[in-house]
Amino acid sequence: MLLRAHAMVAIYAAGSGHPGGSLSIADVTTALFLHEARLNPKDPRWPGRDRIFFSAGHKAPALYTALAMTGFFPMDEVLTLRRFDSICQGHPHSLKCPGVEISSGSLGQGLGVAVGTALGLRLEGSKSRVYCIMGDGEQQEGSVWEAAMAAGHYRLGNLVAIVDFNRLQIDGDVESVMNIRPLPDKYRAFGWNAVECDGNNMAELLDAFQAARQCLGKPTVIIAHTIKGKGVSFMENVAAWHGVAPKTRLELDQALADILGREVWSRDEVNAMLAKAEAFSAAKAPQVEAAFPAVPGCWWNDGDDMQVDMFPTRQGFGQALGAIGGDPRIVTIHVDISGSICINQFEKNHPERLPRVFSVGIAEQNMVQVAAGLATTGRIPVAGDYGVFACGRCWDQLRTSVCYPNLNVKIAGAHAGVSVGADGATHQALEEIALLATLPNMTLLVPCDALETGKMTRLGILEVVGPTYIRYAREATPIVTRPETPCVLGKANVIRYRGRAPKFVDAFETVVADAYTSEKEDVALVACGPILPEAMRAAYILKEKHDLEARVINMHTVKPLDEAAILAAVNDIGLIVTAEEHQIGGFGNLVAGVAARHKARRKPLKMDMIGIEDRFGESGNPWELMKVFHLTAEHIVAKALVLANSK
Ligand SMILES: Cc1ncc(C[n+]2csc(CCOP(=O)(O)OP(=O)(O)O)c2C)c(N)n1
Ligand SMILES: [Mg+2]
Repeated sequence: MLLRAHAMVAIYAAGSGHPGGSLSIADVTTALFLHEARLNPKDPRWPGRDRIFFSAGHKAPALYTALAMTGFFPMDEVLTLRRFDSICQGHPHSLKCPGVEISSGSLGQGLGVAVGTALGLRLEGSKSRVYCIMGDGEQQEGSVWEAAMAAGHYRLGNLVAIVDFNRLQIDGDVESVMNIRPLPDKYRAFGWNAVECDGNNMAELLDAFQAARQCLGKPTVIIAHTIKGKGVSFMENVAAWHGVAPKTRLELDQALADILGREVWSRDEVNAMLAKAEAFSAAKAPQVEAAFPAVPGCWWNDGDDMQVDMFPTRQGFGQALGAIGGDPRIVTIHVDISGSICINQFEKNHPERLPRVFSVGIAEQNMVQVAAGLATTGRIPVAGDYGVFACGRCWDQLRTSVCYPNLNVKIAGAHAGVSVGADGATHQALEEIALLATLPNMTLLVPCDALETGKMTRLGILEVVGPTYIRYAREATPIVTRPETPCVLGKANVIRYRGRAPKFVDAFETVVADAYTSEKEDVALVACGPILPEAMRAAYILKEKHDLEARVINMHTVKPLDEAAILAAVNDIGLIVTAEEHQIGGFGNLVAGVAARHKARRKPLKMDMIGIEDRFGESGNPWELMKVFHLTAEHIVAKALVLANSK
């Protein structure tokens, strides 16, 4: 079937994406876009159209392929999936992609939007119908049930929800992660008409849509029983194929042969498609490089002075958690991305710890509430998720149930920053520092590399008593500390470039800020998180290319902030550039606040900031995005030079 085959080539070309759910929903998508819904590809916003909401945004390849087959844009656009500046972002974005009704990617939000749209259309007397596609794991989100209650309450006969009931989510069987059965009965209890069908059978699907049309005065849910990975022999019913692309051309060819049978595309045809995807990125390269003030020979592992090891900070978290997990007070709470954020290293190789592991399903608000409850019993709950959801989705729970009663809850917030890459804006946490630093009692840790993440995981869990959030990234980032590098809670480190060394990390000397004596440097670079290595690289460039000395300050503890280290930089130097892989000012304004407020300030102060400049993230490869979003050492250098040269 063509939709599946196109989606598979696009995912392979992207090197990442979600084949399992895209394949299970393919028949529903075809039935909806090509048969059931009234759409106008020539006029995507035609007011008389039916509305199709993809609440399950990770199934985007099925949506994009269906839109292309319906005529919204050429199929070649789908081949650019997950690449920088593509209309086909890692998760659908309504402002970029024609035919996408709502941006999605944070599960559990689509049904509520569909309810509002159905209400609005009914108010206008419109005949348009509203469809909302969700996953079965997604049913674990409480917001789905708030929306379901509203749809039943308002008797929305113009609303149809479709649940892709493929029985799997990321961590395994839906039934064992967090049971949602009996699903039809649950919807019926909320005032819905519930229909079940084989969701990989076109005739049954069309009948189900027909049944929904005939049911007036009630919303209908179609529970579409499907097979995750449907159509590809080695992907069917295998949870591990949730979110990874075929790894080799052999795997892609096997997948295409399974899907297309004897109609299989020739090798040349597939090669031509893959070449189009590469050509798209090649055409964007000048735009990426134009955003970047390159300094030759100074990029990571490019030349003798730039040799670093790279390792993911999330692994640093997982390894440390595993190492301290023998402490019987520690319990962990899973929300269906246990492997991805490495929290499952707690029980990996330690089956005896399993009674201390609790899965709550895809339910971040409950994650925090349950953690708060566990803390009241003297446990040290460690919960974690992608930062966007771990912090944003449950911020009020963190505020009221954790920080206000000052409970000893630990939150791991993974996938911070645009360096998350291809998943795009919905998965790139860029706001947590601003959100969390305003919460009383919160300790906020933002370590700079995998080693420091390990140290701070230990300290944050075992030494801090009270709410603690540790922010870390997804991809491998440069290792710029050593096992013996100091790491003291609430005390920044001062890092100084001391001259070339075969390993980049050995070119620097690090001391706790308290113990540092000013060398009257030319500029202070204050950073937190994995952008700190960029600040160190900036210190190298400033010295080697401009003969300027930089004091790099590693502010690994963002709350409580080491005010003395900031003040020393103000008084000793008076010229500060902050750097954060975060919305600009979330961190920088904290530093600026300390600098500006303090009465003992002696010098006139010159300051500037590096960060995301008030926009959402994007899909792309991590380093490409660091350049496009002006987050590299070269950008730090450029700002420092402007300040240094200004009177
Ligand atoms: C609010 C939120 N939490 C977590 C995630 C990460 N995530 C993406 S897909 C997924 C599993 C979804 O399972 P299911 O709804 O069953 O989809 P399917 O199996 O059909 O892919 C999770 C947890 C997310 N996108 N949004
Ligand atoms: Mg599922």
